[in-house]
Amino acid sequence: KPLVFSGVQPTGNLHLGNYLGAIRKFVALQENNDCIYCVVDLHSITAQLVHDDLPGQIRSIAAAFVASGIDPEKHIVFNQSAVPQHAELAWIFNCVARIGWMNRMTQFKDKAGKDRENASLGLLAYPSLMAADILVYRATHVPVGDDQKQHLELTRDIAQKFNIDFMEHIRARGYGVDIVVGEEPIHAYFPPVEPLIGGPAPRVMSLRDGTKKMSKSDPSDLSRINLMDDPETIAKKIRKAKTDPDALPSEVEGLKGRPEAENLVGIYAALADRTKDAILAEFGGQQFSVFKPALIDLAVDVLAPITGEMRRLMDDTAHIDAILRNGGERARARAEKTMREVREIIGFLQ
Ligand code: AQP
Repeated sequence: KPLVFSGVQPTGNLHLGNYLGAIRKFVALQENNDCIYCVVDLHSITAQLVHDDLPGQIRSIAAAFVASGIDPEKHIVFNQSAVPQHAELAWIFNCVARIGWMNRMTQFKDKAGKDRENASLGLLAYPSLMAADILVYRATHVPVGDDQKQHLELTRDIAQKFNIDFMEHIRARGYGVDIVVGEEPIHAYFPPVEPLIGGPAPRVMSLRDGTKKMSKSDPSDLSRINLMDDPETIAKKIRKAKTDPDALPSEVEGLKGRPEAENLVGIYAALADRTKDAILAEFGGQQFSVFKPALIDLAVDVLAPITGEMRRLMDDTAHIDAILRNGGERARARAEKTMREVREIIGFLQ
């Protein structure tokens, strides 16, 4: 079975972008894949070092995974810091990756802002740790939102450089397989990673500005729908969502240049598991005064059961902690197998 890996940071409230871009895909992938889903707590200290309630944040992401339908017995749910092999491989990847590669990352530029010299070294090295998260399991498929595409390309570059630089060692130790990457045949230890990004809302945008992504760190709570919002709050946020004065078009082409309309139609389509074309065939020619109430009903129908289950799970911290502990043990065993081989390939004595 293909191996799927993905992670979510325990930084603030999960929102609809995290759900549609990531968690919902995690759920769907369980049937035909072997899945590892991680609360990436080591990543959460890159932009902000000190958190008021990191244990609570970690538990809330794990609760969201389980409440959304992830089965932690058939698959693995754990927190990153419980498996130190992630950080060990990230160090090795820091020595594989080039500083120029990291400097080009748009997420680093966005999050570091103007005062780049004062950003943490961890924020710059973030994509190295992300590559290690995936490759320490030699996972091949990674469901993420569109904002993570560049990081996954970098993951492929890191794997490729490791494979090429250590090719003779990999062969000599009897590891790896012959593959073709692009045009080039190589003997690879780490597989090329495939991002799983598609769907009608690969990047959910802010409800206040259709050109900015919906984000946990946006100061306006009206810009996002949080998974913990109650139905009245969801309704208020959708009613207040920015739109334009025109009716909805009957074809996707007509959404060009209308980012807010495109975003709301994409959200509807993703929540309904239909295409944008199908949604516009139904609502084309209608005003937002008709579309928004339908979107409110749908969003509440999909999210309310998850919110309820999340609240229930978060009251039972012993249960969540047991899930994470058990997942951590299983993840550690797999990650250590890779690290033994990687240490041997590099030439570290162990
Ligand atoms: N707006 C979005 N649309 C689609 N997917 C999204 N994701 C995040 N925002 C959107 C996806 O959610 C997963 C987990 O994200 P994360 O918690 O690791 O980090 P993030 O991207 O930093 O989340 P935020 O909300 O955007 O936080 P801030 O404000 O701190 O930057 C990932 O798969 C991501 O693609």
